[in-house]
Amino acid sequence: MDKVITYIGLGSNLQQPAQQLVNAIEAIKKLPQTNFIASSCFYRSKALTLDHEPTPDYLNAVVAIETQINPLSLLDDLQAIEFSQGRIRTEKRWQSRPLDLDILLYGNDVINNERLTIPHAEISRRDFVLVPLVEIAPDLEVPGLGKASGYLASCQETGLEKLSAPETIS
Ligand code: A4P
Ligand code: MG
Repeated sequence: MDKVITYIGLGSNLQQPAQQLVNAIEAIKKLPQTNFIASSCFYRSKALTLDHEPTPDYLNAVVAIETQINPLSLLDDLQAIEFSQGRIRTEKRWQSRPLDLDILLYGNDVINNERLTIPHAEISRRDFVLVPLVEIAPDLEVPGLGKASGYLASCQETGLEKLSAPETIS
């Protein structure tokens, strides 16, 4: 099987978010049958929430890899990384979390099953996904949607702030 270029969205708003993202990137680099291509900068964003509870800000980033791991196995691997970094999965969606890893794109595949929706359902609607994605892949085409950069002007804004080198972020 050829390697497939895959984009992964990272998010954290608990337990030292910058360190969570650094550790997650190290773990992704160690995945088998996978080459690491690029990481975006880290971005701070206001939490999108389903209720109006006060919620810590998020740090978000996007990485690109090329991998021979199939989509469902990759989801298992990413959930294992989330779990190893303290994620507790509850029934409630959009809970604060030490680490969330979403498969944004898997090559040009379109996948809709019980466990996976790819392209990620919110890809064109969130600045904390689109901005880092376009940073590392300016000409990226999203299956069914067209150019990712075409959605930058219309996506939901979360006061996104680009941060400097990870080691200087607390
Ligand atoms: N799942 C389906 N498709 C995918 C995919 N492409 N990648 C399923 C990863 N998982 C996918 O996810 C629930 C289920 O989604 C998984 O079991 C998997 O089978 P989860 O991580 O347990 O729960 P969740 O993350 O709370 O739900 P969801 O719907 O994935 O939420 P999102 O889209 O991850 O949003 N605000 C800011 N500023 N920054 C953020 O990063 N993130 C969220 C969560 C809310 N607000 C945010 C941020
Ligand atoms: Mg998620």
